[in-house]
Amino acid sequence: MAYILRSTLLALCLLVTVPATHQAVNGGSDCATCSVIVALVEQLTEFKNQTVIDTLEQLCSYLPVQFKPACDAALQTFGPALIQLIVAGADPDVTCHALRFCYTDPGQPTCHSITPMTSVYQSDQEFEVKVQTARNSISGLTGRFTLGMKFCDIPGIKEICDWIKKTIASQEPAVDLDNDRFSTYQALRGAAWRGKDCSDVISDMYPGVIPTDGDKTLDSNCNGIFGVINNTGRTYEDELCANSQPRGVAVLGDSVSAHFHLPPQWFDATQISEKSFLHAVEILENEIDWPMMSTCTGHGSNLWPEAITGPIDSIYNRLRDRNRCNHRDFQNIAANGERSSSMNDLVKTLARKPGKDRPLVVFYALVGNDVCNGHPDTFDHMTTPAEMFNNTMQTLDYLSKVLPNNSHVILLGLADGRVLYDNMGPRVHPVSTYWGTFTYAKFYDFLNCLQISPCMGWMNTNRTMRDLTTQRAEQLTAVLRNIATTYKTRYPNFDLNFLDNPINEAITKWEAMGGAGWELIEPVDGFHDNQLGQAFVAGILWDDVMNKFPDTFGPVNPNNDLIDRLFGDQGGY
Ligand SMILES: *[C@@H]1O[C@H](CO)[C@@H](O)[C@H](O)[C@H]1NC(C)=O
Ligand SMILES: *[C@@H]1O[C@H](CO)[C@@H](O)[C@H](O)[C@H]1NC(C)=O
Ligand SMILES: *[C@@H]1O[C@H](CO)[C@@H](O)[C@H](O)[C@H]1NC(C)=O
Ligand SMILES: *[C@@H]1O[C@H](CO)[C@@H](O)[C@H](O)[C@H]1NC(C)=O
Ligand SMILES: *[C@@H]1O[C@H](CO)[C@@H](O)[C@H](O)[C@H]1NC(C)=O
Ligand SMILES: [Ca+2]
Ligand SMILES: [Ca+2]
Repeated sequence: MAYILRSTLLALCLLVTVPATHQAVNGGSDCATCSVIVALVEQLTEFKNQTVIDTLEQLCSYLPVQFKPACDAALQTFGPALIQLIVAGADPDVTCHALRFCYTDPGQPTCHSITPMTSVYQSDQEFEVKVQTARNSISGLTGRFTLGMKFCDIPGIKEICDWIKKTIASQEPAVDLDNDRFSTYQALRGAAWRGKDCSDVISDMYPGVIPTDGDKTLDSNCNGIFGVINNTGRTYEDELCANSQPRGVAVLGDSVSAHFHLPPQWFDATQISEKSFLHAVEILENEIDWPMMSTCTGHGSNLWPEAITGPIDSIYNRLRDRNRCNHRDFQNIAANGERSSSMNDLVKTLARKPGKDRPLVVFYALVGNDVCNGHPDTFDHMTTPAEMFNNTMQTLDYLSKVLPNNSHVILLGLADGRVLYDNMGPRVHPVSTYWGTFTYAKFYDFLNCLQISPCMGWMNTNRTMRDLTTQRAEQLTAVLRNIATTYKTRYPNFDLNFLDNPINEAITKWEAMGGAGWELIEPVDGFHDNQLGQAFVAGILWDDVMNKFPDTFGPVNPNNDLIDRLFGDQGGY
């Protein structure tokens, strides 16, 4: 199931990777990818007042060097047909049907995507005639391109698809010589996701470990604090940290916690440039997630401002400011598409050893995939309350085996995804900024027509569907609330609490401050909170925890200023 979300999102990323799911129809992610590419090419051609060929060559030249050969190969394969269609004035809808990336499966409606005008076709018949005429016009031009080809079959693109599939397959750090589950490499589930390892050859050195000799000579726990105080002979760890109740933070979550963000600069004809793709390889290696700028594990500064902007605030940053001994002790155990059932596998990638490591504050934050991908009218494929109970208890039982004593687990309720449609519905999606025609409502309809929506229940123009989805989400939230009450004292190594999901509270507060809800929502997928939202939610979540469960984050360390003076940035990230 996790693959459904990935395939959709990567489709939007112009790189269709994962095998089409059994659910996708009418061309699925190939149709979405084609539509986005053609819309971009046509708008860029108009916006820059240049030829289609110039636009295509320009787009290939923008891509990182690793992808340029693929782009050129793809152009050789279907460039001639594409150019012919676009020059003849076919819109993305007609073009992608003519190239048969989009089609209409038996018994399915015809899907319509991005067009330069708001309403174009009077009937399916009229549309079919246009498609047929367009297809006839390229009959001699298909060359190596055969109708019905998948994007990932195209020479050049195939290699990229294979690379991406391999890249997102592992949910543990790929570069980890000492196998302690921490890394010195940033991407590939490395230091962007969990505190940077300070020695990748010594497996007893990693963020969160309790120093055995007070870090006399080596900084075993990677917090930058080590050495002996000359006049007393005591170690700095003993003097500044040992009594400060240090702890780390981890989040068990989905794409919201991993902080999924597709740069709008990649899709918007008025913004796209070579600069937008500067770090595209690393962004893909991070599964298009930005854990280093996220609500729970944000840290450091924004290194890729060409692809994301906004403030950084996080539970980790605040926990570190509260006690500088906690430096680098964070883990982002979140993945796109994650839901309560799959979390029982993902949680096993958490690195924590009872008796050996410091306590951990764990957020269990699955905001909605348990109700997404389901059919609200039948509730098929939605997690049932009984399953939610079972899945969550399994995860908690696992945590009872791995968390050090004095840890804390906070279950967050599901969000109410109706805020998405309410805030985004009539707004224009970045893939049609120049034309101004393709609204989020149409975008949601299009994904649902292809049956590739990451959340058909909430990303839906049918209000009843959205309400029914929320109804189930509330039932699952009630399960979590009950678990936190019923099993509060069941686990000797952690206390267990529940909080409502902070995202809806954040939007309400933002609006009360005079803001608009859409300002907190991701523009490309229309489904996640954006950088501003992630930071704003961090403050709300922190305050909620401080108000309701004040022991969670531990005391303020009175030695913070001294640590700052002695150890500076403590090794950074
Ligand atoms: C677009 O370019 C053509 C040819 O270079 C030129 O004649 C035309 O005036 C340009 N149109 C606009 C709107 O700049
Ligand atoms: C502590 O002692 C060592 C060796 O005697 C010396 O090199 C170092 O500068 C001293 N550090 C401080 C902070 O006094
Ligand atoms: C954790 O606490 C329990 C109960 O106080 C104790 O029995 C157990 O030995 C502790 N575990 C570790 C690893 O310290
Ligand atoms: C909206 O969805 C509900 C529930 O599936 C369905 O009964 C109703 O016909 C739909 N309304 C429209 C306008 O499609
Ligand atoms: C959860 O479901 C599994 C298999 O479906 C079952 O074996 C197990 O007993 C259930 N656990 C609980 C706590 O209900
Ligand atoms: Ca190590
Ligand atoms: Ca240390």
